[in-house]
Amino acid sequence: MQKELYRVLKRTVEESGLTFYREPLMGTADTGSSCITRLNSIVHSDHLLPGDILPGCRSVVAYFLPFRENIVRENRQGRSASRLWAEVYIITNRLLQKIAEKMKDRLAAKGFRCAWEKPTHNFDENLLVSYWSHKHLAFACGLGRFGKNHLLITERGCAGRLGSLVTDCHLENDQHMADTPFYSCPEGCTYCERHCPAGALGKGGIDRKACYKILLENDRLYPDLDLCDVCGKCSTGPCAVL
Ligand code: B12
Ligand code: SF4
Ligand code: SF4
Repeated sequence: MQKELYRVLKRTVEESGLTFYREPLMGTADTGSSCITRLNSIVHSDHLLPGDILPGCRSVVAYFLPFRENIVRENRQGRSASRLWAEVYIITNRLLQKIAEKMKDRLAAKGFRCAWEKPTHNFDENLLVSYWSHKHLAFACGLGRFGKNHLLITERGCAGRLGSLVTDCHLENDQHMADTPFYSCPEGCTYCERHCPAGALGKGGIDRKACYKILLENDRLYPDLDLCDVCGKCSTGPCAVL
């Protein structure tokens, strides 16, 4: 079933006709694995467990759409997010929804159920914390490790977007990287800290409010686009495209 779901992922991206992405990544995890059962203690006390969105579910599927280098290169310039970065954010959020729908159809054809959370805008606007962390679920599915920029750095880099879903189909555990706690940034690299227009990184955490302020500034820059709370300067460094 893993292979079938991966084919659905690849085909949905191909059929979209969009040329923003490199080859997508997908990983799976058993909902019984410790990285998942302890979600609400490791990540956040309000974090949902997979069974909260799909009672009886057995597995998590996470996927990553890595951006092409040109999207990253354009966003490297200046203090503001590039228009292309903003557009790709909106389009990719829609595509991730589509991927989940297609996977749902494939699973349903085999008699399985599934449920998912949208790619973003499912967070508390004051705390800037969500009850569903695609990053953590992708980590549990072995898709990557965390960088100093607080993003999940996959084998194809961190510039891209993540989605995840849960299903009652049993899928084998892919969490080969889950035991390695942190991505090791190259010795001495401080690119993300230095390029953050908000100064939000580097003090042992992330200043979410300072970051969000920049994201909303960028949204105001492109009034003709749908909500595009973006920046992403911290995902234009050496770990952006691998
Ligand atoms: C709220 C939110 C924000 C907030 C807060 C960001 C933050 N870093 O906390 C704001 C609005 C500021 C923001 C900004 C951005 N965001 Co945002 N955001 C989210 C959202 C909606 C929820 C994240 C969340 O609150 N999760 C719950 C908290 C408690 O967990 P967490 O932060 O995800 O991760 C925790 C664990 O994984 C753990 N952890 C960290 N390291 C390790 C290591 C080990 C070993 C373990 C066990 C755990 C662990 O620590 C974290 C905190 O507890 C997600 C989408 C989603 N629903 O998942 C996107 C998401 C995280 N954002 C994303 C992106 C790309 C961005 C921006 C670049 C904006 C842009 N698109 O241009 C910036 C980057 C800021 C940054 N450097 O982190 C991507 C990340 C992709 C990636 N490669 O990681 C996501 C996943 C959206 C998506 N669908 O792809 N974001
Ligand atoms: S820019 Fe450098 S320090 Fe920051 S996350 Fe990437 S590799 Fe690590
Ligand atoms: S998205 Fe921009 S403001 Fe937020 S942490 Fe990254 S570089 Fe800083």
